[in-house]
Order: sequence, then C-alpha cells, then structure tokens
Amino acid sequence: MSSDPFDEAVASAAVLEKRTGRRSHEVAVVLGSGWLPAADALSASATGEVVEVGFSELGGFRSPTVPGHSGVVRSIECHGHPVLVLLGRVHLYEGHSPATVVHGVRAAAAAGCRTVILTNAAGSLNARMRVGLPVLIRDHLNLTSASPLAGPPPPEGYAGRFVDLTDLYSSRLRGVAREADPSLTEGVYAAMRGPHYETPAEIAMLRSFGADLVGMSTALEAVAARHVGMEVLGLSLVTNVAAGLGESPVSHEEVVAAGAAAARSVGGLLGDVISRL
Ligand code: 8IG
Repeated sequence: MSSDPFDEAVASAAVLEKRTGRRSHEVAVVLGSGWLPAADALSASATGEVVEVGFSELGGFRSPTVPGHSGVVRSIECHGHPVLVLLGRVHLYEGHSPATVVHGVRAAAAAGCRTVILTNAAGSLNARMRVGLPVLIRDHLNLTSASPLAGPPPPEGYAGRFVDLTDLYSSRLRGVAREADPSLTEGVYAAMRGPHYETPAEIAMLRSFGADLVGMSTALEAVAARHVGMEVLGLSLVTNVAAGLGESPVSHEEVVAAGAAAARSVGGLLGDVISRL
C-alpha cells in the first residue's frame, strides 16, 4: 500500500464504494466515547439498507483499543442523505501518528462527504455544562503539540499546509444544530494528549485559557477536515466534571455510563441535525 496518507484515504474510499454499493456519501459522523448508543438510535431511523464495513477491511484504519469504540464504518440513508457513520476513532494516546488519527476523516472526504460531525465525550470546566448535556464546540485549543499537516507537503491537487482555521467549527452548522435544539449551549474544547486526566492545576490553567470542555480527540480531525474543505460540526457530550471541580475522581466507566444514559436524546439530535442539512 502507498505510504502517502492522502492516497491511503482515496484507497479506503474506493473500498467503501465497492462494499456499500453507494457511489458517494454526503455526511460523515465520527462517534466518540459514549456515542455508540446514539449511533444505534440514528441507524434505527435510517431508511434503506444499513451496510457495515470493518476498519480492518478498509486499509489505513487501526482498530480502537478503548471500550466504547468499535471499529466499523456504517453506511446509512438518513433523511435522504447517504451518511457514513464511523463507530469509534483512534487517538494519539494509543500511540498513533496524527495521520492515522485523521485517516477516517480523510477517507470520508475522499468518499464525497462535504460535512463532518465530530462527536466526543468531554469533561466540563463550566458549571453551566452539566453531565449528560450535549454542547456545541465553538472553537478549540489544540494543546496536543501535534498537527495532521506536519510532514511532507500535501500532494498535488490538495490545499497547502498553511491552513486557515477561522470559523473552523462552522457557525452556519451551529445555527442548524440550534434550530434542531434551541437549548444547546456552545463552548471551547481543549484537546489534550492524555491518556491521563488533568491535575487540578492544569484544569485551572485551561479555565484561564478560556476552555469550557476538555478531552483527548477531535481537534486534529477538525484541522484535517478543514484542510480538505469539509464543513465541521463538533458536539461534545459532557460525561464528567473536570479534575478538581467535582466531588469524585474522573473515571472512564462514568464516561460510558453517561453516554448510555444520554444515548436516545443525542441520537435523536444527530438525526434531527442531518435532516436539516
Ligand atoms: I470523557 O476530564 C473525558 N475525556 N483530558 N479530561 C480529558 N479528557 C477527558 C475528560 C477529562 N473527560
């Protein structure tokens, strides 16, 4: 296989076309920890055939090692839109390169998607953003020290590496999401490398930086999506209060449980947003 990540994405998209029988997809949804039950709620509302393809069949994908992340891509028809649902992602903290972390987003773009909905579970630094609530990402702080655009310049036919990130989390799409749910609030997402959670001092620092949410994903995928011209919507599900702000230590089990509890409502939200695209 070619070692160029953009070529690998095109190769994955070709397999997707063959296996799903759908020539092109319009929307990609990347599901983070806790969002798996929401994907099932979304798939249940799909019309037409639901096709699943394992990451291992697609080339360029790696199998997730985190509970709550399966490794399949689902192709569904949702409110007339062909949608690729990526169930599970991989993270820098699993030892992967930035290029591997964003492979799914680049493959979705190569498969025709012009819109990507990036979901994640996050800790909250803002008392208004309570456990169980979905929050729109308004902007991010990429504190991972990594970029999917580091390395050789992108090949011929792609934008250059110096990508503008103004309005990265599309204000238009945030407006669409608020039409679906007017109670949605917006916040700034701080992306950390992890996998350890923060110290209370680090959380105090992030608050002073203007962060409302903290997690270990999404930022690199958003940058890669913008680079290939996709419009990005980011949705965090608050699953814990950040370190030092709540009564209990942070645990991954609490993340998965909060996701399961919110599954139906956030699954409905995804479908509602897609129906308005
Ligand atoms: I869910 O509190 C989730 N992911 N870094 N800190 C970091 N990542 C997270 C947290 C958190 N909660």
